[in-house]
Amino acid sequence: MGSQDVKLISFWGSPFGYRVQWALKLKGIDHEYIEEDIFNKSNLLLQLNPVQKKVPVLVHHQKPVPESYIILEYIDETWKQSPLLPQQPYHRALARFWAKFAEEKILDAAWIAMCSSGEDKEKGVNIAREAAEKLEEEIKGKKFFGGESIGFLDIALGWISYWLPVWEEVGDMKILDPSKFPAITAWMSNFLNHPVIKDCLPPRDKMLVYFHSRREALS
Ligand code: GSH
Repeated sequence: MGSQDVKLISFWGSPFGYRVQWALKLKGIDHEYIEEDIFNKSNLLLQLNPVQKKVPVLVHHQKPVPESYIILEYIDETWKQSPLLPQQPYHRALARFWAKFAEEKILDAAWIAMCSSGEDKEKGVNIAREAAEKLEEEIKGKKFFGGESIGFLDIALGWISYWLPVWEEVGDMKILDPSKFPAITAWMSNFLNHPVIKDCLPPRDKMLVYFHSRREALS
């Protein structure tokens, strides 16, 4: 157990879980990682997150906190070093707005597109692409959404740099054509090359196998 009594219950393939791992690592917070089998949930998970029964769950001094965005805010408020959210309330509001927008429009639509075919797939791809066009404008001319360093919104969107290309491959679709999304493409590589992030990603080949099986189970 880490000296700060922090545990993270997560699943190796979860983009939501990685948000929390990245935040903890960026802030240098010692923690114990506990792998959960989301297809055969442990009593520990059911006790810690009886409402949602999902990972990730952060446990700080025996107190569980669910939901990745909520956990990120909890971490940022509890450990003040290397702040993730911007300092100004207005900029904080904007970061939260874009995080929510991307979750509802890009992540959900890309997942549906990966798991479906025909018209449903096309619809999902179009929703995700249109939403990504808005993000493309936001990131133009910046290294990270947070400016010179990785912040809350970069962590929230981080899955786009690593999970989305796998989902595109598994779903045989293209949402982010680099020639149409040069700024997001540059951001993806800035994000993946960050020393903390590049050492904290699941193996791509294992992801391909896993998401292929999810697609088969859900389509
Ligand atoms: N909105 C949640 C978050 O951001 O934390 C999503 C969490 C989520 O969907 N976790 C998945 C899970 O626990 C793993 S990737 N699934 C189990 C289930 O849905 O029963």
